[in-house]
Amino acid sequence: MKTLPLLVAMTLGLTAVTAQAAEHTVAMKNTGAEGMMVFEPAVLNVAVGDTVKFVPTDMAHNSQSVDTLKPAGSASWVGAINEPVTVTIDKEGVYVYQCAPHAMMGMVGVVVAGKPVNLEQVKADSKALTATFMMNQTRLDDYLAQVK
Ligand SMILES: [Cu+2]
Repeated sequence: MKTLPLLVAMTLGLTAVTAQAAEHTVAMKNTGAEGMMVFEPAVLNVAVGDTVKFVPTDMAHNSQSVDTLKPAGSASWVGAINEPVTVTIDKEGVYVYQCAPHAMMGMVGVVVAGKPVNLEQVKADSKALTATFMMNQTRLDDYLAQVK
């Protein structure tokens, strides 16, 4: 007799979570408003539990997490070249990701889930990645400066 209210409560809870989770789309482009080899939008704010779909708008791109620049214990992702990849953002904080073929061209992006609890750590640790950029050298710094 006591299990029914519990079941109803669980079902309602599940429905609430499902209703809140949003899917966001990021395009992978050769040329965008912010220059060559870009993700758009490059800085994306989401809620924990949302999904982000990376779409190969132009050829020869992928999206993969930079594992030194994301919340501790969060899931990594590696999308295949020319394939869309959908990622569920599972932990609060700042995630930096890159396109592997164009990482040296500064093709990076930022996802912020909830509050940017690890922002200072990511800023400090991003210098190693930024040092490898042959162009768009200030891009990641610029993106991280937009994170609030
Ligand atoms: Cu690319």
